[in-house]
Amino acid sequence: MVTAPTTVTITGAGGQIGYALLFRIAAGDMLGPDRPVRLRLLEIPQGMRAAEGAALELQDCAFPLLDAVELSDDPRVAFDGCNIALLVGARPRGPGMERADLLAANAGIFGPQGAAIGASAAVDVRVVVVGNPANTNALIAAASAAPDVPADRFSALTRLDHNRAVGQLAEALAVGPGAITDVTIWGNHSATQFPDVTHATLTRPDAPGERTPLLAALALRLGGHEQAIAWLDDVFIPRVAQRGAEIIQVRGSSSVASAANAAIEHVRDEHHGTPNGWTSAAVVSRGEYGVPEGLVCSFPVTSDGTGYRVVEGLELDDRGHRRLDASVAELIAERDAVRELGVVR
Ligand code: NAX
Repeated sequence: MVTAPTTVTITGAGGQIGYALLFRIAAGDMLGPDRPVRLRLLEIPQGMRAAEGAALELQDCAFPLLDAVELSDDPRVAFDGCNIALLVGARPRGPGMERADLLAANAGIFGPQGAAIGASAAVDVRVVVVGNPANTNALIAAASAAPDVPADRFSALTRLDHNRAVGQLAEALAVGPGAITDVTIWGNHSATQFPDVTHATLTRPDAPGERTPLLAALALRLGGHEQAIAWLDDVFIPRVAQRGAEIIQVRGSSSVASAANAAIEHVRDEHHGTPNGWTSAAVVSRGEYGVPEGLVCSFPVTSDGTGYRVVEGLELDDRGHRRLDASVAELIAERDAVRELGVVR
């Protein structure tokens, strides 16, 4: 049976993350080896030459799954009939730019893009926002696509933070990342995020079917429970939250391949399911864990292939609640700023 191609629209396709994404999507890493894709590249006129260059290189790869590559600088064309949208292109913070200016500049991008998705995307469209400030940009896009596209089709990327957290824990415990499950990133994709290991588990190589609490394994390795908590508070949480800055300092440029990889894993798991425990994604809150309804907040999530659902019923201690509340307060302030612009209700 011949499968109809899935139309995947990537905004900011001429940028760094766009360049890292296109080839992996065309190779089948995101949707699987039996799903042909049609790529739509949306850029602003200044980014169009770079996108055209990427399109030439895609042709030179002769990917068997790549049905077509189409370029546009018009959101209404780029999102027409699209099944999956990765919103990567955003306005970066310029020198002297206040947060309100940054939010306003991005509202001018994500508002019209959301409206175009509402007007012309396929009925099954799902959208992930990568461009920063990702959570609030997703809020703006979802509000602008309503009522044509349900809000639960929109999410924002915190999978990179999740993967960074797993990487740090794997190093500290001297295990492979695959041994660690059920880590959570709560809150905003920003320095206020809360990387949480309270419910995380570790699979021991000598007992593959058995899972032990990760916190207990950390305490064993670091010389006690107090030492483990101190390491989490003083080393782990700040390192994960500041990892983007560390990459810029060492590499001289922001995270690119790891960000593209995270976006691919986010979409892959949303569409194919999460069989090995939960992952993290920022989704529209329905009031879970006291997070005000409508905010796009990172939670522990699972998918059965039909979209991310928040894992409910986990206990957070006082420390955890304080950290989540601080990040949610930042999300509320961002939402209130865009409310003032009249972009969301
Ligand atoms: P680049 O500056 O390399 O690329 C951005 C591209 O977007 C440019 O080619 C630009 O022309 C294009 N663009 C700007 N406005 C557009 C519009 N209205 N429509 C279509 N295209 C538009 O940035 P890059 O390194 O690719 O990063 C992209 C975004 O990802 C940034 O906002 C960045 O902050 C964000 N990130 C988000 C991460 C996350 O985990 N959520 C991690 C990585 C990254 O920092």
